[in-house]
Amino acid sequence: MTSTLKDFGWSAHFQAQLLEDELNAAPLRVMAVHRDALEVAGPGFDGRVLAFAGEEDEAATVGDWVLLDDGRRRVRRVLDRISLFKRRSAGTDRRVQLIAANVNTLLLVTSANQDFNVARLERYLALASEAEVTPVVVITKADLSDDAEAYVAQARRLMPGLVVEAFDARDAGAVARLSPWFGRGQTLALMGSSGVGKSTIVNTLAGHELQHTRGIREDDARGRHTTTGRSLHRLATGAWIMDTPGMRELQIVDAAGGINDIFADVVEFAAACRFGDCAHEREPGCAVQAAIASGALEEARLKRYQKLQREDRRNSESLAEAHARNRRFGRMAKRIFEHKLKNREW
Ligand SMILES: Nc1nc2c(ncn2[C@@H]2O[C@H](COP(=O)(O)OP(=O)(O)OP(=O)(O)O)[C@@H](O)[C@H]2O)c(=O)[nH]1
Ligand SMILES: [Mg+2]
Ligand SMILES: [Zn+2]
Repeated sequence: MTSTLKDFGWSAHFQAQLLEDELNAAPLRVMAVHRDALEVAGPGFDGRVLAFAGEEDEAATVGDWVLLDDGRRRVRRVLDRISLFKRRSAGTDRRVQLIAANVNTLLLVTSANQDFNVARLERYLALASEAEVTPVVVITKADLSDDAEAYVAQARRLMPGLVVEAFDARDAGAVARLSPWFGRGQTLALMGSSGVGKSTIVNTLAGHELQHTRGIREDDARGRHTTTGRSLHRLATGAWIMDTPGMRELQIVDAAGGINDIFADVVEFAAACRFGDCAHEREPGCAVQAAIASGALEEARLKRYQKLQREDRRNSESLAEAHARNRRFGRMAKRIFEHKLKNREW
């Protein structure tokens, strides 16, 4: 099967970014990121190259499109993305970590057991909304549960029109219900806790073991991650699927708009509060408290909204300062780049 750039997910959005002298540059897509190298692939090419040598926040992540330097050994430029998932890392340096780029559909995986958590689902849905990526909730281990349908109903209430599927992730016939999302050149990402069956879904879709999964005798409760890195895989349908390691903590960042999208009901009630800066506590004329009193809004949902908002503000404020600094750097780099381009210094 010969493949084209389009088969790898290329589109007019990327084509439009190529400069005149880059039209023959043979762009490549990032399949996996290692400490000192990137696995990349494109029509007729599959191999390892060195990462971009510049600023960290201009580095490529899985799913990115990159252009190589003349020797075709190192990334020269990462193309502007159609979507990006990122989080604030849990470590002490609290850097922003890029998770996945150029994803069309997010498969948000949870299980029909104690892993199912409304607050976590809302968190992922807010990220998807912020990235303008279509979310689909997948509930695995339906074969081990008596009330998978109750979980489905709970998930459906989280967002109007949200698609929710529940099945045994090892059952190819059931997993095929996701096929509308697996068109040629489409990119999907699997996210969810460790052990929910993300890699199992990849293997079921592929029809063989592409990704190692946790063995049945390996202890579920130990919280060990079976998948340790993110990687992109091509399916027979021509779609691309990204497996990711379970994330213990998903600190939300730069997602104020996405949070408001997912809590549109709360936002709407709040718009009717008497005071513009109402904290929805004991203020007179608080429409949010009135909605709680009338049973139109769950108090727990308001609390989850406020918690995400606080977290997002905390993580984004310090980031705004870093951004201002990087923008200054960026402008300088751009001037140098344009100067070099004009004078063809490479
Ligand atoms: N019975 C049943 N077992 C499942 C299902 N989905 C996954 N499993 C099992 O659950 C275990 C964990 O599955 P994995 O696919 O490794 O989970 P993962 O989400 O990739 O986990 P990490 O890589 O650690 O993030 C494996 O033993 C799977 O066989 C399901 O729908 N039903
Ligand atoms: Mg896995
Ligand atoms: Zn109020």
